[in-house]
Amino acid sequence: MKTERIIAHLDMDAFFAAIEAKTSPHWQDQPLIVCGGGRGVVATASYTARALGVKSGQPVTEAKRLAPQGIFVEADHQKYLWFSRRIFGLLKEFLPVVEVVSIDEAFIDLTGMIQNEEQLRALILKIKAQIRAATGLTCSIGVANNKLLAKIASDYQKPDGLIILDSNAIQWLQGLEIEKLPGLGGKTAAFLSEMSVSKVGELVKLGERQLVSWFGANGAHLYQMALGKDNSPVLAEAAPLKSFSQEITLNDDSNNQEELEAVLWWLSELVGRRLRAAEMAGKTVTLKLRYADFKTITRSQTRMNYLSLDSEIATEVRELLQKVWHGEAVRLLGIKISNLTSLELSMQQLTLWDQAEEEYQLTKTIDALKTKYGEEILMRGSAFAWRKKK
Ligand code: DCP
Ligand code: CA
Repeated sequence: MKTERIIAHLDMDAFFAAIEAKTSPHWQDQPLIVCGGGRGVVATASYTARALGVKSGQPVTEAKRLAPQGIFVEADHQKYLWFSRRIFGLLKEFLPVVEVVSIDEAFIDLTGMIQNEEQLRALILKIKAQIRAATGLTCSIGVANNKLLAKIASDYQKPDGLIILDSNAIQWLQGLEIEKLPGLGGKTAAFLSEMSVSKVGELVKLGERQLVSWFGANGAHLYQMALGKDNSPVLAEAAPLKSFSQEITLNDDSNNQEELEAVLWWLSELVGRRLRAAEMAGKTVTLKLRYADFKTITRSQTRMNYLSLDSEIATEVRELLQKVWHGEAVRLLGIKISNLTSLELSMQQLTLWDQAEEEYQLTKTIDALKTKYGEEILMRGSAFAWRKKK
């Protein structure tokens, strides 16, 4: 077991509908149908609604006929994205190789992390429990020695499923309906059904040559799938950025408040600009001070809303300075902004956004000028005076 690859596929159950059910608890066991933004089709439906025949991609009019008592809600993609980031962010905190492949599914490479099946089961249950504790949502997980089999397995026992495939995996696969193979197009499925092919095992019996003669290169791929073969790796993304920080050691130690504030403003501009270039915003601001005697202190504060403007960051660090600094001579100042989210998501939560928007646009214009002409092309009065002195 140690030498084989161990790959899990995780897929959230009735994702959009389950989130909507959470936000309104009395909808929990109702037929809940999420309609896809103006297109007049069903994005997804709760399992209760599916029992009535409602499914993804169906016209809403048809869903209303099948489930007249159903609760119909419009899709709120920002909300689903927030849940998605929360779920996969959580997994990445304790699992090294996570490849997110859609808003609600990911592959996890567990190779080398597990000694036996008992440990594997415990880890998978931990993943499910953590997601449930953080979001109240359930998922289904399939585990196998490749991505293809793991994906088929996660879909096999929904909702809240857990399937771990072992050496019988291939036999199991060949007894399944061909529709279980991921990515099998409607036309291919219809053609095969016309040829009275219904089980995966029958594809193997037909042989590669026959499948290629029918479907060309897709036929060869289909044959490999029917054999349960897949060597593709789990591609972990680079670790997400957790913070932006900048510090500076002064040429001469200083206990001049005005000068320290000017330096902090300058640092806020540097960090703010990098934050905006990454299209991010952060909630927690940290001030770091190193005194002349090398004693170093840090102090953080976290705001309710996300910050991305230099002026907002500077206000926070100035407040922190007032709290911790009592006139000591300072040799180094640093600031950090953490607890990040995408700018797009932060805007959803920003009650002050209307007032801030104008300043944000102005700040972006300044960022563009700095990128073109250099850091010192535009500077706030106090920061300018300090830089000139340097
Ligand atoms: N989706 C959509 N339109 C579709 C299919 C899906 O908008 N035709 C959205 C809604 C789903 C989400 O993508 O909630 C994830 O798709 P899935 O196919 O994984 O379906 P669900 O998560 O809803 O259900 P399941 O429990 O079967 O995975
Ligand atoms: Ca899903």
